[in-house]
Amino acid sequence: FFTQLTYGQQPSKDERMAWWREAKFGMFIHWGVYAQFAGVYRGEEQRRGGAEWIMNRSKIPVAEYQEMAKSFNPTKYDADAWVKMAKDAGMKYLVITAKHHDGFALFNSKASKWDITDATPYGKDLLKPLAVACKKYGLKLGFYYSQAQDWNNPGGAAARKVMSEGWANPDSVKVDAYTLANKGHWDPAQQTKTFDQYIDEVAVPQVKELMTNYGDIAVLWWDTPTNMTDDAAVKLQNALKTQPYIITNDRLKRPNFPGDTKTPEQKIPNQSELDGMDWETCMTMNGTWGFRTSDHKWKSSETLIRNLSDIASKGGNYLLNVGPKPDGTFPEESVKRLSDIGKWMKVNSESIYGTKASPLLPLDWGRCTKKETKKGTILYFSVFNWPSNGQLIIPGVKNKVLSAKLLAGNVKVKADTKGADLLLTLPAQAPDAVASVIKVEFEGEIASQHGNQP
Ligand code: H79
Repeated sequence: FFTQLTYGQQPSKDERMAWWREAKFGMFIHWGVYAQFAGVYRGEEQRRGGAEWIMNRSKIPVAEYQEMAKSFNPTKYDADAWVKMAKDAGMKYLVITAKHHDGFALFNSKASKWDITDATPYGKDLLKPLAVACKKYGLKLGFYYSQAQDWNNPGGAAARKVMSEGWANPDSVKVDAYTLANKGHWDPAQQTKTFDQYIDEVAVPQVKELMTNYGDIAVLWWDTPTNMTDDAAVKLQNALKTQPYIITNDRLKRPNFPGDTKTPEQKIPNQSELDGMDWETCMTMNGTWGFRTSDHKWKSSETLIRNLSDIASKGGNYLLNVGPKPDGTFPEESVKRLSDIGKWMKVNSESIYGTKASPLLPLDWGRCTKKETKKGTILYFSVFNWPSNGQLIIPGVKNKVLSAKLLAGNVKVKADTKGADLLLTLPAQAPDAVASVIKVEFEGEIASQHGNQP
């Protein structure tokens, strides 16, 4: 239906954001040649940073890094299985690294030979089957694109210098210095020399490829806002115009390109940090975005489920990462967590999808989300710490209760007014030790307890 839009009929931000605000939960996927290294270069563990940073952190010469692509052959890649896992976990969209900072394109690109079709034995576009599977399962598809860093191109590598060596003034960065350090590793006919050339000859054409060859694209997830001119940012933004419904994040270029969504990384904001902007917390399940063998810092399923509930209670989205292995499969730890989240969502997703932030002050026993209905207001109480005496106090809510029940088993819950508060009388045992959700329907609006804040 995009093609039916005639010139001048751009959808409004609210129209574009409608599905995203309902969705609440998506999958981030970080995949590329770095998965082959899995955090180790010449027998040495990478220091600092996610495994997708290994080229930079371990100072791997471009030629050597490119050599690794010759054994990148993910024969077990099954896009259908990936998307089904995301869907079964309750995720509504998926954002994959079409190109990360190492410059490697997971898709068939005419703008660079440093792509899946030219540089690997696998030789097939990885994003095409993903687009097909997303369509089949009804998930929205988004692309992550590293626009300002491309360590494979001298033109795009300038930003790498800025990032890794803390050079104060980007204008003083001479690509030559980097080129010299890697002498002989670039094919001058293949690669760009300046940042502007890189933008014109690689980044803009690649973004256009992504916007035209894979059907409807829901999100362009820029990363990171480094070393860009406003002119370059405008060129990149214009490359999106064939997808009028696309949503972009705030990482194209600061401060003049705020995009649609804020992107706290690896953290969940406090109530006081929220300013009414749409936001999405992106987070790893362990300590790295790209696959790393030695990373065992896995968050528990309990933590991830409670994070989702916490984020929804503050009005945000959760973009939870998987770093697939070089063979194309998800780490078993990720599969297990997705399945655990899916089981919880099967019972409790109503407390997540389409909800708004809690109108209440923080609750020490759990979280709250809100839905407005014709009859009044629904609050979902996600109880992390079940009261041992069965008495749950909701402070400061005096509205008349129309109904109250546990989502698990539809068990009715007694609700009484107690002074200025609401008292829920619960069964002795929590139906779910991670988070049990009570749905309470109220008459009228629930007054915000946040003062003048939204
Ligand atoms: O794709 C993931 C990261 O690779 C990317 N964003 C998420 C979604 C990202 N790129 N840059 N940053 C995050 C911030 C970079 C911080 C740095 Fe460092 C501090 C770069 C150099 C010092 C972290 C620590 C990365 C390498 C060492």
